[in-house]
Amino acid sequence: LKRTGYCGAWRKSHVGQTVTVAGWVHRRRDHGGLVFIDLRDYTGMIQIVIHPEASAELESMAHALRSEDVCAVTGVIEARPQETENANLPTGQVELRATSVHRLNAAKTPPFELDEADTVAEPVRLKYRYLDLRRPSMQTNLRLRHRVTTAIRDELNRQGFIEIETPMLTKSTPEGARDYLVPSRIYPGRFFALPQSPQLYKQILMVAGCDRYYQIARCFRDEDLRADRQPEFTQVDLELSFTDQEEIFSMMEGLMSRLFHDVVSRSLTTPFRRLTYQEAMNRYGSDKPDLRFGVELHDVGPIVHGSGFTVFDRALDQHGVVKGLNATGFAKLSRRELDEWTQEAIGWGAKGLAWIKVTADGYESPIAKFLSADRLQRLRAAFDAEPGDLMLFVADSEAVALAVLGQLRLKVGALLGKCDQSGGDMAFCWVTDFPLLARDEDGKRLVAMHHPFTRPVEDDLQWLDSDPLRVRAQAYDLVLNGSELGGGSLRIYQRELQQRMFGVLGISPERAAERFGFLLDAFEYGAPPHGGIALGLDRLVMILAGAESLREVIAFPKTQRAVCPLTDAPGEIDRQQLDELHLKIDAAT
Ligand code: AMO
Ligand code: AMP
Repeated sequence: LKRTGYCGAWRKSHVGQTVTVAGWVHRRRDHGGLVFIDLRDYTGMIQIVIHPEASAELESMAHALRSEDVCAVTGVIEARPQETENANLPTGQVELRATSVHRLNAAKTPPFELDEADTVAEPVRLKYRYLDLRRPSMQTNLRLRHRVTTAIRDELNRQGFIEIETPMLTKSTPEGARDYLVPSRIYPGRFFALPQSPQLYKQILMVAGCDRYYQIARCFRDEDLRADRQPEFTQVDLELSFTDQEEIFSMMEGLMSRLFHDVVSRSLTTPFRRLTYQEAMNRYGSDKPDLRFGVELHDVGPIVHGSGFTVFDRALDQHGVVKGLNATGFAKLSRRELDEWTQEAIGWGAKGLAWIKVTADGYESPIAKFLSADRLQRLRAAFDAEPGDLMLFVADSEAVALAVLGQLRLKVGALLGKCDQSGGDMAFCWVTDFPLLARDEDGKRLVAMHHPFTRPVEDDLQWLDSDPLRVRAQAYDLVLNGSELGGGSLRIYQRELQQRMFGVLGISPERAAERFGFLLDAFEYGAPPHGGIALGLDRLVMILAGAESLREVIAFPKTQRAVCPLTDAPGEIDRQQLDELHLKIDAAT
């Protein structure tokens, strides 16, 4: 019983051919005399017509088949009567008149209708992932992902990169998350860490003379999960020797262009826009600005200073800022809606949200009374506001004002219909000149903004000890539609500078030697200047697929709570394994 073609392949030109197809029963419809089966495989669906009276075998099958049974069907391709053609189906002009039907395997009643999986609770979809993945939309996503990795490999191979695998059982690579650890059986009390990225190995490969490396690499980060994060995810990881930022940018622009051309037949405009970190923050309130729409932030401190509106004056007197944006067309918001927006802004950290509606005959606002006609006119000019627009203001420290307005900007963009993932625009940009360092959450220690191996801007090295937050890094992010698609940097390649950097981060020489001694040693044996980048493959495919969650483009993802409902991992292990690993569980903590 040999399959002669896939379910989705049949057209009018095949009429008269005898064929064998195989797949899953998508639907069965009993029309009294005739039974129709939609048989499905990953290529699509073909309508099978069974005439039960033709044979005893056909009769029993016609009644026995159930959804998701696996069948092989032999028959003749026939043209459908005109009034029963289905224009929505590529095979809709034909049907297969069955001469024999074999049920290869029966299926239990599925826990959800495949057509309705979008409304099924996600843990159920993940538990029965093999059913979920049978759905055409998931098959499309998996195959899209395959085309993406294929195009990436092709293009990087063409550009002289070689693919090298680096270990999964390794030592901690600091990328800002917690490690997943693997206990060593042979060395009691010692642990491997799963890599947060291949960062240190790829640098070692540059010291090893590999010149251009890539890897489609699995990374593990035990961090708080969000829709665009998974504990286990995939990077397209690259590293180049004797390189500079320009080369890395144009190489990546070439890669993206090729990818979008090959996979979704779109041409990208290159070079991509570039913004410094400062510019991105000041104009968009984000280091990953969504450039599919304008709605820029404006600093209006100089215009409102001394107006007598205490909220603004106090912020400015306390070294804060007054910044705002034009929510174009939103003067239509009701008081209640404005109260809701204010509450939302407060949720993002603001103390309040001041607003001025621009109307046909002036302004409508609880704060307009504090502002002279001249100040109002200058605000309007700064915001380029027209009647019907809504000017929004946040007075606070610069960091809070930018963060809140950045969020508001995204809200306005979304309401303007500019942020639809399945929409057409692909707004790439590079964000450059990141600060080298930032304060950690409790404000006590300095942490690397990218990672500790990032090279500072040469001219800024003078401040590394005296004013470290002023030092810029030779680091960059690739941003697409407001999502951080990738990040990279030029690296430190001299032992002395790397040690200085560890010092600034509060890592003692002993600790640095213990954790990163191999890297410091390698730098002493002829390390070339090098740099690279890593792209989040899952995020890239998610955007290409127009999907809302990474879980739609990963075959076996984890849930928001970092478990796998299919296998029920993480699972308990038995006593003997614990003993072998020299582990005791203290379940009380
Ligand atoms: P970084 O930590 O910025 O850089 O990671 C690079 C890209 O990986 C993606 N990414 C994730 N995707 C899904 N789930 C996650 N939990 C997750 N975390 C990160 C993002 C991100 O931009 N070694 C450096 C790269 C380098 O310097 O070359 C690194 O890992 O898209
Ligand atoms: P109040 O004087 O507190 O009644 O506030 C007057 C208006 O200013 C209200 O609409 C508040 O939401 C808004 N507001 C209060 N604090 C701030 C702030 N820090 N930035 C912007 N608007 C604010």
